[in-house]
Amino acid sequence: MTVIDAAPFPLAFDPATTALIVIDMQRDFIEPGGFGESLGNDVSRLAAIVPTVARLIDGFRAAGLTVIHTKECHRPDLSDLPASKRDRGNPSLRIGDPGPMGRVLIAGEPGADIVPALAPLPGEIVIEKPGKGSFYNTPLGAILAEKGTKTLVIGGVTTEVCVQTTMREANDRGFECLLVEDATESYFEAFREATLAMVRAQGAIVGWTAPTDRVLAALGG
Ligand code: C5J
Repeated sequence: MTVIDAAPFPLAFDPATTALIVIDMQRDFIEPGGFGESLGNDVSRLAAIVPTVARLIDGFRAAGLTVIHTKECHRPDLSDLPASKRDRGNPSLRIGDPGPMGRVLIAGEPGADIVPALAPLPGEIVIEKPGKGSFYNTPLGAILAEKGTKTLVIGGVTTEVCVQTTMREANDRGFECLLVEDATESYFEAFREATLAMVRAQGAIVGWTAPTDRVLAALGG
């Protein structure tokens, strides 16, 4: 076993049964002109973590460990998009509408792609998910079961939405989860801080947190 110097206490893990999951580092959330900005968000907050997420991914690749990417997106015919998700609020662009990067959050459209700096390597697993959580209506659970994965190191955006939902789903399924503090971001600083605090509260009620440097140090990087 290897140990990460994490909060609220060290996390022991076996690298052979550990995977990195990078949540929704997509152009529509991170680049100017995408869906995130159309909702009135400052996307530069999310763009700022791209180099750190790249370092985290590189560390897992160098250690020969599994790297999984997710993308929040829907089928072109919108058959996996609940009306409640499409119709809520009054955004200038809705999911499925034509936008500056193709149809918003539709699989195969440029905006749904992962930002080029974090592009998956051939052979890496990419999960397309219609919900906020990465387990809902996806093959992720079956893939992790087949690999014998027990520990998930999690980064990506946004901290309090898709990242936190995925971490809670994974925790309920019996995975040990660590959220990488500087490899996740929110459009709202307070929400990121609150999420980090709440997942590790009450004796790691949802899991652990640690910065990238400590995760990479545990991997020998
Ligand atoms: C959102 C996400 N915020 N990836 N998606 O709608 O967190």
